[in-house]
Amino acid sequence: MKNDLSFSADKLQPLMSDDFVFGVATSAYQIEGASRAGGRTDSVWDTFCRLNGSIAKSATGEAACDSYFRWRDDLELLVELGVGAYRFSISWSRILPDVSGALNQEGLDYYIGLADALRRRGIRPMVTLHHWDLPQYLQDKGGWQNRETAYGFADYAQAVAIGLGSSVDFYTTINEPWCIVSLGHRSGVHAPGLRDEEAANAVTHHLLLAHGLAIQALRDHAPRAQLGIVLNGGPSLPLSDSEADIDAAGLFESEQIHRYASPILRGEYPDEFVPPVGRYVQRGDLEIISEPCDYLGWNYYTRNVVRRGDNGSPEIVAADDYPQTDMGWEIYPDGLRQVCSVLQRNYDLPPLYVTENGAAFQDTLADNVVHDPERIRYIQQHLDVIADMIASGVDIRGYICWTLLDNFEWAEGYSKRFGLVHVDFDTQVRTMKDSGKAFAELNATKARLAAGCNERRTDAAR
Ligand code: IFM
Repeated sequence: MKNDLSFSADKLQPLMSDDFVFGVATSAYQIEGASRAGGRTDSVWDTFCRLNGSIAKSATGEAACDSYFRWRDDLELLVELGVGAYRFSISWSRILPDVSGALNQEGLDYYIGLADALRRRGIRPMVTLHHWDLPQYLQDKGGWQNRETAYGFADYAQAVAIGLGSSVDFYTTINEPWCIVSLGHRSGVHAPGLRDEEAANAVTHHLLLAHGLAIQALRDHAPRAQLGIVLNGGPSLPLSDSEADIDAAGLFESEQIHRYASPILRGEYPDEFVPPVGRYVQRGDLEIISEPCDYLGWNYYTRNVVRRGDNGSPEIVAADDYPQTDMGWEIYPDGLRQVCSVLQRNYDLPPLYVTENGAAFQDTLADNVVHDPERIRYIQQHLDVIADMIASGVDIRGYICWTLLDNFEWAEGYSKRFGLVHVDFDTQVRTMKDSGKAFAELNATKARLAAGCNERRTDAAR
């Protein structure tokens, strides 16, 4: 297998353009650790991890990658990777640690320091305000089932925007609302661990309202930043040609994509969600939710093969027509093109960023190296698809790889390694994997080409 990321000239050109950025992503709970440091209080994930049996090997994010204390080392890794952007999330309960709403300046300063250091190294900060770690004190008052949480989120967005302002290039309000709704409130495999359809409906609407209110607050206080939301999902394909499976696949697509994209991009819920979710809508909400965004982030990992389950609802089948990652997810790069065409067919889209894409494999560290050709191949295949899409006119402005470091993979604990950089969780030693080196080489090529262009521009201007 190839050990680098290389492209034919026609594919290289769109990826090397100044308008296209390469980056890596992380999230606060997955890497920071330091769960009690700097005035931070519990999030729903701290609580969930304490529940017996909720996380593989009873792992928690208490220490994670210790990046709260080691962020300077991690910044050097970003520099080594040569990325143009770093997507990270802010821990809400570091900024507003209790129900009084009083600002914890120490928490805010941590992120101001990180954002400033990134900018000094020429890396654009992409900040996600909510990557699933809702403060526990808000969960105690109903969490996302409580409409008030949406207004609390707007206050938090305002506090962050006043602190970090336009030193952040991109703000994302919420990461993957589908996961919060479906995994956190319907199947209960994520925090807060509920299995309650009615809760899932209320949470859907309040998350979207929170998004819209936060966009308004960010516009006021960070007027130069690009604002958006990150949704996720793949194309939904029926398991068989039966009408039942075809309908189930359609329903699942609607559930995963249109339930969120339609209110945001069209200001309306799809018909099938009007009775269940619509009952939480108050006058003016949909106008707020559909506040224009500057970009839409999309996280893509795999496709969904769907059948009608025994209870009549869509059911995801563990298909294995294609090679799989260690998550048991099929490697299906064309699904990215397919899901983008679903979006294009249905919506008037702002520019798109692929804000997450990556793969977990069983990596082994030996003699200070990690050979991970499967991950390189995974990234290569998805970048090939992206290059083709850009060439055919889709406005994609960036590829943000998940993830910088092996980290706390939610219910899977530390058993799944997605990083471009290997982490030894006993010693916290970081080791660049071959995939990280390949990504760094790609970024170096981009930097060389940009420098060449700038030289030519300067010569022409003389
Ligand atoms: O680790 C997660 C991330 O937090 C959200 N998107 C999917 C990743 C891989 O499961």
